[in-house]
Amino acid sequence: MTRTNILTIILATLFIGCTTQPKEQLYTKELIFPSNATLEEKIDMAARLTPSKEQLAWQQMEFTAFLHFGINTFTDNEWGNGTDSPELFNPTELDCEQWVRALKDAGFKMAILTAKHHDGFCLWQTETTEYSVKHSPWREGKGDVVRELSDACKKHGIKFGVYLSPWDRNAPSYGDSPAYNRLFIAQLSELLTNYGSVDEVWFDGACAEGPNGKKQVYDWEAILSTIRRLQPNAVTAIMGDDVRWVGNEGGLGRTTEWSVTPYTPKSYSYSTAANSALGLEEMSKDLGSRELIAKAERLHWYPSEVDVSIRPGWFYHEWQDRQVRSLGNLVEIYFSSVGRNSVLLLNIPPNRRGLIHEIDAARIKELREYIDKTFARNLATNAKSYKGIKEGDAIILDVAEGESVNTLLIGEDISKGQRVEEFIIEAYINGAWHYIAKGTTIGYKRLIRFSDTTAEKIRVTIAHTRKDANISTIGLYYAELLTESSALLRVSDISTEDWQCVNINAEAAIDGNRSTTWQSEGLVPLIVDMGKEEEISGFCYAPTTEEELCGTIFKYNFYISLDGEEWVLCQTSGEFSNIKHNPIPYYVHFGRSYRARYFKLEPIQEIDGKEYTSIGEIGVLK
Ligand code: FUL
Repeated sequence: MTRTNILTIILATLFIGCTTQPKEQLYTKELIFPSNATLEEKIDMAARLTPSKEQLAWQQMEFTAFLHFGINTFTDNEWGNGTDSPELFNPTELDCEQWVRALKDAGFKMAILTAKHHDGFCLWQTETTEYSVKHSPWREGKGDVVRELSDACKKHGIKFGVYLSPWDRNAPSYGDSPAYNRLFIAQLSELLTNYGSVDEVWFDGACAEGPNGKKQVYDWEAILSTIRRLQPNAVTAIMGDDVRWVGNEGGLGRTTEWSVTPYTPKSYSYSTAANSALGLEEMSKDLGSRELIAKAERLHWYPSEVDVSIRPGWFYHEWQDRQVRSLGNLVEIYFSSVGRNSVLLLNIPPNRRGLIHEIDAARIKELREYIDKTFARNLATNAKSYKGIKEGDAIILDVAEGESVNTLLIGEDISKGQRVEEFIIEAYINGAWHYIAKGTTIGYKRLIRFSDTTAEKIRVTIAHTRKDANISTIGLYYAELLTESSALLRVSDISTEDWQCVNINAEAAIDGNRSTTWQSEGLVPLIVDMGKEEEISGFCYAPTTEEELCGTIFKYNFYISLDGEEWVLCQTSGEFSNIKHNPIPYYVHFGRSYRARYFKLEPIQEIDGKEYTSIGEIGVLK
């Protein structure tokens, strides 16, 4: 190359450099507003907050799996109290490759295992406690589920994550804060050192759900820095600071879902003060509006994860084999999680054999087939990516000839921030534009369904945006409507028609209709006369289906009687574990049957300690 040529190239490069727009300054993961920032300046900064590279890689997975497996699998419980014998843990055919093959076939990009749930039972060969697989008959005490699963994930090329419950109902040091923090960090260190790469570390909401008399003060700073040191590429979820709990366990993301939020991760020392100053909690409806940002001092990139189980419970229970969510219901969940700027974390609990049950395996495969079929072909023939869209600008999509569409897929390039506040969808039919739907936030991915249309063109107008929007993906699809959207939950094996409430009028609790609720002030027992003697082996308590859960029973006693005078207390765990976050019907099995004409449900403690009782429906099991 001659010197003149080189000079030309340099000059040309300089010239191009001068004409391009100045690069936007971007912030990563967190930003603090200058004290005198105006709302306009704050919004401009908010639009330039971006995810860390780990958060971005996490978001791009879209579809991840939870595996709840442990001592509860063998005791039929949702929460163990830490006293169940390790001898009970004995899967007969455990095969983690079967789990991973089923997950991979269904398109899951990561599997997160409950290495330790609230009961404290460890699924790996730990040095930190005797309460582990080491003392189980499984593989003569030499087995290690964490090892088998992490190896299987690596072999089949999906990511691997661990759930380590901060709450531990077995550890004697629990509540003696420094001692338990040491134990917890030692457990975490084993998991993050001995099993190759770990991509997500999941800490549920600590001990928020169950009072055990001791208040553990966690050293979150030390816990999170242990993760950063040992697995710098891992994201930390829920009590961590990379991934936010969506606020329910029902599979429902927000229609307005900001990954940019003033909500402070609970593990930060200033979180209580910062969140209460703004009136924010994980369940808040609004976590990112302009009104909130106006009052905020700082912002976080803290995207939402939707965790939900394919069955009513998180752990496997044989009697839930007929209650696996239907395809229609899972499709709804897909649209309201992945389709609402969230990552889906779907729980598929392995059974006592140590396998993913065939019903669940078949169902997730059907879900994948539905998703692949629906999104196989973009029916917008001119779709591309669009940079720097100004407020009010529109993208006009040509619809493939003769095709009917009912779904818009749209996504922002979040590596430049989340910006869009409102968009409008219109269809061009018979020479005029007609409004069909509207959305608020977009974020990484947004799916909007509308009625089937055979329009020639679809127009998407970015009606409000915080800064010029960058649309990285857009498309039109036809999503087949599935009518059967929820698995029917049977509350009683015996007809409630002739039942009568003896002590109070609580008709709504026994009317065979889950959506009517009986509620009363005080912790009020309910006595029911079934009209004749029955053989019963359990009961079902369905909490209210209303959003307001006041009166939902957490701890209880259940009695039966032949004459309504003499009562026998039935053997149960006495708590509807996790009902506050997962308000589904709870099926309690006594492990034997009783002859009874009367039964009594006596509430001992309400979910928030309030003096109220409510029942959506109560039934008995044969
Ligand atoms: C909750 C736990 O209490 C449940 O048992 C389950 O593990 C769910 C994913 O998180 O906090």
